[in-house]
Amino acid sequence: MEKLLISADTILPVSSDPIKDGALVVSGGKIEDIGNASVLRGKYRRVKEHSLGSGTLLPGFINAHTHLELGWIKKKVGNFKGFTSWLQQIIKAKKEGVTNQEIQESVADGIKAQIESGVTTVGEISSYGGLDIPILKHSGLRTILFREAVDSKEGMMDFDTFKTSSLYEERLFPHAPYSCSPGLLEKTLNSHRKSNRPLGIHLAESKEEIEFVNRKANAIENEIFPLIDKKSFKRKKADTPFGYLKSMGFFDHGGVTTVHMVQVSSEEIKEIENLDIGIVLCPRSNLFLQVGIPPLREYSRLKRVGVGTDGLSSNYNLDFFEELRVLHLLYSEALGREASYETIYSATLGGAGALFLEDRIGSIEIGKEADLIFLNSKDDFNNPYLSVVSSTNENLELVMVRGNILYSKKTISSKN
Ligand code: MCF
Ligand code: FE
Repeated sequence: MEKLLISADTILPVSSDPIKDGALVVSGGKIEDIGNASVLRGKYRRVKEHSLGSGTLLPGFINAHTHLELGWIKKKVGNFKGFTSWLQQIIKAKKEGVTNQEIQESVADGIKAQIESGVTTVGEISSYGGLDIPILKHSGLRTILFREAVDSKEGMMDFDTFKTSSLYEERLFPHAPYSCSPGLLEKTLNSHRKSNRPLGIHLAESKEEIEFVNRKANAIENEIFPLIDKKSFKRKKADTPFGYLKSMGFFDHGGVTTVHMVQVSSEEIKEIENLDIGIVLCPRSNLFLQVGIPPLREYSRLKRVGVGTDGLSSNYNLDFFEELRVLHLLYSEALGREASYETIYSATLGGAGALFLEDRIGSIEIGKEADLIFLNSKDDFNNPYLSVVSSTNENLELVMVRGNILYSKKTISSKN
């Protein structure tokens, strides 16, 4: 297995301070060493060097929540008024049907957009029986494949078997409190306990979801349920979506990735701090669906906070740089200061934490897997994190997953 020494003007390990004139050694898909370039050149004399030059080498981005398979639905969305009206459009579109080919093309286009915007890991929500799986496996992207559970598909769900390989892992994803009865949530929870695999769920996204768990008259039951011939189901009354799941013991074992978390109170965030919960922010999706802005000031205290583009069902595109720019503006406004570190943290180590992968990816550290990107953006800003936030896909020169190059503007050879 060939070792490779990679040097760059600036390295952002994320878990530690930036390194000027840095280098790292990749061996067997992992990071074997990191430090000053001339020191490492002396230590690894026989190892081939790849010099990236002027720019920034950092951990690959983690798009912790997306629906690549829903790219085709973009054509069917528009002129909606709020969350429920959007959900009606999505449900109608899914009911009208789509060909397998359209889904597969959506996944392939989505993967291309990921790699071209520096994403090395995706948290993909899969609701079409795994049509996305072979395409993702073939792509070389690291994938957490969340199998979406909703009441209407309960009979078809497999709660017991989960495929995994070095770059691929399956988990369960009960869609949301309003689309999964307590019985289905219980089943996913039992599977989570038995298998020890993290779970994911869309949670605390809209005001309508709060009304749903309050058991007040609500638009979800009044306008969405009839569309899918769904009867109201018995459930406990709760003040908030987070409280609703908590009362079921959903967070007792840790390992739950919650997506959106817009409608969350300060008291709940204090509780979350002591529980092993991941949070994935989808800032553009939240604005697109008019559900509000998550409490970013409070979230900046937490470790397991990542970011996702969500799907083309609720976004203009899947460009991760564009997502980061919006997150940066919102974070800076919420914190009352420039927040590029928090933004890049969410895009890398925070995303790894949100998906419970921080032991393997998310930062450049010895022993972690070599998921790396290089941006040729000059240090226009004196803050290297801000230079990354201000980059676009035009600046991307290298995308590496576990030591394998998925994208390179120059010709580099490295295979492990
Ligand atoms: O994350 C967003 C907004 N919240 C909920 N659902 C979805 C989102 N993007 C796509 N969806 C899908 C979901 O996966 O919409 C469908 C599901 O297949 C709604 S039907 C329960
Ligand atoms: Fe989503």
